[in-house]
Amino acid sequence: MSSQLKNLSDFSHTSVPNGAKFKFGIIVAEWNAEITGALYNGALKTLLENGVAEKNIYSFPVPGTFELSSAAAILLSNEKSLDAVICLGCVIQGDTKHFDFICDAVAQGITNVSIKYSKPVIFGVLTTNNLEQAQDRAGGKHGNKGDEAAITAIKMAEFARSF
Ligand code: DLZ
Repeated sequence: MSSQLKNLSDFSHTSVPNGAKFKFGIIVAEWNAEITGALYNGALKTLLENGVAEKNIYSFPVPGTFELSSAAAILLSNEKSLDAVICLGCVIQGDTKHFDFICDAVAQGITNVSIKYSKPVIFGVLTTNNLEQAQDRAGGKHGNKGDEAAITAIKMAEFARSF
């Protein structure tokens, strides 16, 4: 698997636009809070490191990953000045089909919200077989998916502003 060969947060900083002119929303699921908290810290740190002002970052918790897409829609319908929304969650495979339903719903939901509002809505959701895989991607040996989500948000915000 490619993720075993590289640190997922190994992106080139030289190609990241300056984030000073952008406003971002971050929505964080409370389920698996140890993991989503690490994703959030990574995303926040990366936005700040890339020039985004603290006053231009609006953070909100939601109960679980399933709620991320509806929260993104509520946020975008109320805060027209946001350039992008970062959704952070972690779904860990269990004994029931919950995993499949939540993963399918959030992936489709985030896509739909992004298209409806014509704004980048970033999929910072870990979908793992176990806790260890999640830890590896939330500041562990495969980097921090929250960092990647923040970089993606800045790049997509720049893309959207270029028109
Ligand atoms: C119910 C549930 C389960 C079983 N597993 C997770 C999970 O691994 N990660 C997560 O973020 N949320 C989980 N949830 C909660 C759902 O996302 C959602 O909050 C509830 O089904 C209520 O809509």
